[in-house]
Amino acid sequence: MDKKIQMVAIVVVIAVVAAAAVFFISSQKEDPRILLDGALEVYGNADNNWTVDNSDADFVQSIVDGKTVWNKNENPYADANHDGKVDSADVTQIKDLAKNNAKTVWIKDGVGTEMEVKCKPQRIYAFQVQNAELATIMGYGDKIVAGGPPIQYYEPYLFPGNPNDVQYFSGDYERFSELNLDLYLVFAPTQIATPTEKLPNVDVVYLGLYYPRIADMESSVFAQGILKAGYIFGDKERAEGYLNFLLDLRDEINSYVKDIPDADRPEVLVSQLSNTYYSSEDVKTVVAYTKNDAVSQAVALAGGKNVARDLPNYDSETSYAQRPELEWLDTVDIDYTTVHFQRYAWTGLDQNSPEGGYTATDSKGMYDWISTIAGRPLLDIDEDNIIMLPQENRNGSHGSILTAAYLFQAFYPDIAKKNHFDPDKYMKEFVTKWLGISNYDYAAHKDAMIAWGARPTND
Ligand SMILES: [Ca+2]
Ligand SMILES: [Ca+2]
Repeated sequence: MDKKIQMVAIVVVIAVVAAAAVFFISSQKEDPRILLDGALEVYGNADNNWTVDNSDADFVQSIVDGKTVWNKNENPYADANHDGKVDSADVTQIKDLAKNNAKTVWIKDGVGTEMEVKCKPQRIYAFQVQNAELATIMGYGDKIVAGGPPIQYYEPYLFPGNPNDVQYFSGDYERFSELNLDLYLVFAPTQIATPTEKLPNVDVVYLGLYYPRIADMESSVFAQGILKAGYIFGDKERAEGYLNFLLDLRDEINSYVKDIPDADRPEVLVSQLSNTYYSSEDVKTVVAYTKNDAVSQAVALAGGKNVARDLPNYDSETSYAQRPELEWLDTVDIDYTTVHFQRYAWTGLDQNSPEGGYTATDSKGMYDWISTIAGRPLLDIDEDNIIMLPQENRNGSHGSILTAAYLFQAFYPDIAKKNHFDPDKYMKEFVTKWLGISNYDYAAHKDAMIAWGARPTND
């Protein structure tokens, strides 16, 4: 064999080996997406990526074997059982976490507090719909023994076969102490302190779903919270799959709108029904949600511009809304408005708010409100462009990504149609696959999921 042919043969062999390696890697790992930019705050995630797996076990084993020196500051999560040292017990805990077999898991919660949480909780208190939804997504709807007041309206959908006589209340700590809870899921950071103090034997956990941060969700406490739930509920693959579903949908919407020039984007007032000029002519203010708000983020993802952007504190990280006087409406041009409403309030059923969302089948109430709002004398917003948003669109477990899917269709119906983009396809997947609601007649609910004057409906 002359040198040239020999060289070609070697190159071919290398190419075949390389191709085989690529195939092997891709077949080993179906989804190469990075779900988190920073380190997943689960002890056992020794290498600071977004998951706990055998790579972490190998890394910690090399520390145990003396081949690697543990730097506590650089790899804090290598101490999987959080006892201050790294030894073979940490390797065992990491392997258990990776196999969904761990008894407990050490995490940092949504505000960075280190805590040990019992895995596979059997008695759960869920405050607010997003926590009830998340427990259901993770297959634990039937382990909910009590919930904050609005959850009873979701019971027929989220956990119809729940064997517990589920109680609905909040704030009564004597009653809580009789529930023998394993896990108390908190909705917002301000609600952590009291139950933590009053229920010392219960894992009071704030996961972080309150802050989706759609634009950089991979850096958000929301994404951390979904993934942490995977370890607490002992099904990390399902949690990762759910976050992946949301991120894929976000990226698809973004791909359609990212090149739309700023001047061509609609001006949107992100508002609510309750206690505003929308709900009553006697209320001489509106609510204008600002950048920090989840629906505002959904509007941005869907290619809309927020008309509140020149209001004071628009960029505030701590507030999420302003309440300008009606005169302010004369200073802005509004193409669309979103109208968030909560029929299922923590104070009880708000009869003034219409039915809507995946629990509803009747959309008439929302369209009646659209006509009413369009008729307000001091408003100049096309009836077609008034968007009624049922509560799960702002406070639900999907972090308002599905809200953005509908908003994109409302803002850019032609682009959505051209790309065969159907938000109901994703909502159906959310309801039937992720929430896992069985025997759900999607067609019967479809028109009530959300409403705007120009929304294409079944008939
Ligand atoms: Ca890892
Ligand atoms: Ca340890």
